[in-house]
Amino acid sequence: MGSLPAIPDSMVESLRSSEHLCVLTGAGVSAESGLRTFRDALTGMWAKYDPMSLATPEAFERDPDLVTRWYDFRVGEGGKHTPNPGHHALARLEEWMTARDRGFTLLTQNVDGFHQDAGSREVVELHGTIRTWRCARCSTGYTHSGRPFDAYPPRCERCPDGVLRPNVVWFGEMLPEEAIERAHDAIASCDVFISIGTSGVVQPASSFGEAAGARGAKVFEINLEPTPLTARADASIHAPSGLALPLLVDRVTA
Ligand code: BV8
Ligand code: ZN
Repeated sequence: MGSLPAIPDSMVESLRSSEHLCVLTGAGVSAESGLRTFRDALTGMWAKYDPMSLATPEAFERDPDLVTRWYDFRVGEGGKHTPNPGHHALARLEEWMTARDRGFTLLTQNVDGFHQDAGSREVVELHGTIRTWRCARCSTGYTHSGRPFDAYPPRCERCPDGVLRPNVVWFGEMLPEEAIERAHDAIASCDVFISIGTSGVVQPASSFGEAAGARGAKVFEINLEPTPLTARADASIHAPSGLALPLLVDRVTA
């Protein structure tokens, strides 16, 4: 068992006294649930594809069969795994904050739904979800059954040539209006911002930490490796989030 990560006192104190906490999570938070992160998401039959080229409207237009198979596969992968102690620690921290009438917003770039499964309530899915789909033609909504589609691309029941797509935000697509508004509100009112398990390259999410810091909020980071945010963070923990988060939340809520 490796040594436990050191939790900076400054991080504990800032979270204990925070009046509004804004948390941003990325694929690294789900890595310890066994879900591969976005950048190394592709293994096996998908290894030869680049997620950046598949997660686009152009790829869906060009090859709906391939793109819907990939997302159907990812729904299946999600179904085989469960939230990890990092997800549960964030749900516990939200509970502790809201019980004291403090603000708590969880902005996630993840599309796996694990934060909700772990009990988080104020979750803003910046990049949507793979758990619900819609007809690309008539927008009829569908909840994915969790079982693989029996034919690809999956077809709409209500219009003849409609093809179903996941309710995720692809590269080149706008984030949902409501998600952007809730993110901006949280960035404008938080006194502490903590970025967890994200490589900090995808816009606009990766500019949120900088924006919060520019307003005077404390900025912290928990990530396996340094990111562009590390240099401007008030403190960072470079360790697995499934290990660091429970330790941090234990100290904050003690
Ligand atoms: C937008 C859903 C306005 C899909 C995702 C040219 C044309 C058009 C747009 C652009 C352009 N150039 C730039 C842009 C903007 C573009 C962008 O940011 N590109 C980047 C890559 C350069 N952004 C957009 O297109 C956004 N929309 O800007 O609209 C617009 C519109 C038109 C034209 C211009 C502008 C939409 C972005 C949303 C894309 N959709 N997901 C899907 O999931 O399939 S993003 C995708 O990447 C996932 O959501 C993922 O979460 C996200 C970010 O990745 P990370 O979460 O950070 O995951 P990653 O693997 O990268 O990193 C994991 C980290 O965890 C690592 O650092 C690792 O060290 C760490 N880690 C690993 N294990 C652990 C750990 N940490 C702790 N513990 C562990 N155990
Ligand atoms: Zn339809």
